[in-house]
Amino acid sequence: FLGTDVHLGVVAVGFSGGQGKSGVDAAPQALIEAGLLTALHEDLGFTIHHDGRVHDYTEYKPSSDPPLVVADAKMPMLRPKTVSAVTRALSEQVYEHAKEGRLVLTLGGDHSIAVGSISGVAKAVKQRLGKDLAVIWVDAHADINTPHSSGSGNIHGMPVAFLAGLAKPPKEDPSVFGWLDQEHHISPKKLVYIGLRDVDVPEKKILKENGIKAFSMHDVDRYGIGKIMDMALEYVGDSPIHLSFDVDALDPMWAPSTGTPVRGGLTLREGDFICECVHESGALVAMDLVEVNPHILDTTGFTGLMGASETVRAGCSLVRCALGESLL
Ligand code: HAR
Ligand code: MN
Ligand code: MN
Ligand code: MN
Repeated sequence: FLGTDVHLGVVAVGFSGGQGKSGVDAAPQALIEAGLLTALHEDLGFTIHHDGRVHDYTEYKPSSDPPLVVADAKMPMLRPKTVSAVTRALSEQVYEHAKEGRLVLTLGGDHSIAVGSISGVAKAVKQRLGKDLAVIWVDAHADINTPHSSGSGNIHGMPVAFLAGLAKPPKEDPSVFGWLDQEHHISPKKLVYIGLRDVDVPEKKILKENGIKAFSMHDVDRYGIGKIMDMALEYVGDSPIHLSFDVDALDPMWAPSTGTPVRGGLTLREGDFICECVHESGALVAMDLVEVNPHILDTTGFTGLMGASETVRAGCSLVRCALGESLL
C-alpha cells in the first residue's frame, strides 16, 4: 500500500461564486457519495483528515456584494468580496493541513477556489521546506485574466493572475484579495499548463510576456501525452507540485457536466496519465479537482443523468490516479 501512513487532508468546498452557474457547489458531495474518500482510505491506505463537512462558507459571505467596477476594465468583477472571503478562509484550512505535512486534496467548487488552496499550500511549503511551490494547471482555460482583461468578470477566469501576483487587489476595493501576501504567491516561472485550447486574446499576451510554460492541446497532439509529461516534469525540476485539475481539460465526451465545456480536449486516459505521472514524480503535495457540475444536464449526446454521473466518475478516477491507484 503506497498510501499507508500517508496523511491526507481533505477540504470539501461547495462554492460556485467564481462563476454564474449553480450546481458546481454540489460536486464535493457527489464525489464523496461516489465513494472517492472511501476508496482513498480502503484501497490506497491513506489516513484521511476530513472534518466530515462540505463547506459553503456562508459565514464568510458579506451581506452585500455588488459587482465591482474597476477603472478601464471591460467588465465589473462579479461577487468580489465573497470570492475573496471564501478563498481566504479556505487558504487557512488548507494551510493547517499542509503545515502538518499532509498531502492536501481540495474538492471544488469552481476554479476560483484555487486562490485559496494554492496560496495555503505555497505558504506551508515555503515555511516547511524553504522551497517555492510548482503548479501544474490542467485546464482547457488559462484562468489568468486580470480584472482588467476579463471579458466576463467571473473570478474563476482570474485565479492564476492573483496567485502569481500579476493582478493586484483593485484600487476601487483593496480588500478584495488584499489578504494575499508574498508568502501566498507562486512564481510565474514555476507554473506549467497542460490542455489549453480556449485562451482569451489578452491571456495569450499575459502568458507570452511572463514567459509562462504552456502545453496546449496542439502540443499534446504533436508530442503525445508521454513526452508532454516528461517535459512538464523536467521543467518543474525538484519543486513540490500542486496539481490543479479542472475537469473541463477533459473532452466533453468524458466530462460533459461542467460549466464551460470545450471540444477537442484530453481523453480520460490522457487525464489519468497526467495524474499518474505526477504521482510517480513523488513530488505531489496537493491537488484540486474543480468544475465538476453534477447539475448541468444534457450538455452532450449523453442523456443528462449519465453525463453528470460520468463526469463525477471521471473526477474520481483523476484523483485516484494522482494518489497512486495505478501503481502495481
Ligand atoms: N476565459 C474566460 C473568462 O475569463 C473563461 C473562463 C473559464 N472557465 C473555466 N475556467 N472553467 O477554467 O471568463
Ligand atoms: Mn478505517
Ligand atoms: Mn479552470
Ligand atoms: Mn476550465
